[in-house]
Amino acid sequence: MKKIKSSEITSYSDYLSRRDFLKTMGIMTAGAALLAACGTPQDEASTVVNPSAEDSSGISPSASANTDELGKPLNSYEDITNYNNYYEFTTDKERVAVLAEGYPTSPWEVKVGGLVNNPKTYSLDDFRKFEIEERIYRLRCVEAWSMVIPWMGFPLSKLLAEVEPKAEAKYVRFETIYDPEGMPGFKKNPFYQWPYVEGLRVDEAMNDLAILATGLYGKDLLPQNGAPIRMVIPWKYGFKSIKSIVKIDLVDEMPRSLWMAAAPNEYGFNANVNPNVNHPRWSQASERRIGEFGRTETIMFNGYEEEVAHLYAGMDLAINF
Ligand SMILES: Nc1nc2c(c(=O)[nH]1)N[C@H]1C(S)=C(S)[C@@H](COP(=O)(O)O)O[C@H]1N2
Ligand SMILES: [Mo]
Repeated sequence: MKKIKSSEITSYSDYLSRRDFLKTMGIMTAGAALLAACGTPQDEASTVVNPSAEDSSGISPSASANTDELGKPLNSYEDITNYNNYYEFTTDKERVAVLAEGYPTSPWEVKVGGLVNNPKTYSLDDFRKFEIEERIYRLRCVEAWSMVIPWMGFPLSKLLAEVEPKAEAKYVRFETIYDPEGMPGFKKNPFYQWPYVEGLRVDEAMNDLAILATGLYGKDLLPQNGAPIRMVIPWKYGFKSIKSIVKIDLVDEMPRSLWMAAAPNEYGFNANVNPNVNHPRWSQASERRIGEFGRTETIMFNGYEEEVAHLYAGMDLAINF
């Protein structure tokens, strides 16, 4: 994976303080995206990010490289922000951005608790303290499409270190905001067991690849990508990377995710990217990289085998759910 320290980009805290300054001045437009990857805050005052059209802001999305560490080209900002899975809004991947536009993601609180010594409710301000890095990761959806995305974020392990999991804690349970009035997908898809819940084992959660993302392409996350803060777990199918988190609990039993409740034999807890274990209804041997023609072969653990295979030593990888 590509890792860049925030000192080489613009730090999230610089960006947040700049945002507060603009707020005080009363000149920030809702949804303005502020973070420039080249170290110079851009002229955001006149800017509204328009996720559907070309970037009308005049700010070009930026990343530290054009490819991931395997030489695969980054997906465009337009692709990443206009082709989404976010069932709380809609199951139509090309409509999420439209329906999510302007969804309020500030102020925001993430309650971190359960089996920890220091439970804490984090505000957006509290996230300033974490050093933001760029992580260029492949995202592989269980539906067999994929993208390469330059996320901004910080390792989940750093947040866990602050709250201090107790010895009895075996799993981390994440929960997305529950907002049936504000997000149309709840009422359209009432058969799902909302809110969206996901989970990791504590040792998986401590792996350096597992990040809490706050931005992409040097910009603040847009609502369709899970603003203001979401998980990215690049070696697992995309549904594990839960969006718009409001609650994180350390627990002693395996959390039951929304997808486990819906179809445990199709979207189980482990969900490691694995070309050798097919989905009951389709092959996982290859995938469609958004923006490219043809298909590309799926790689074990989505190409992060070296970093994560040890987490599954002794496990039968043929049983992936
Ligand atoms: N709360 C929530 N998180 C979610 C989803 C969702 O529907 N709701 N979809 C998941 C799926 S299936 C994928 S592939 C990724 C897609 O992330 P992206 O839209 O930012 O590419 O988000 C995941 N996180
Ligand atoms: Mo997905």
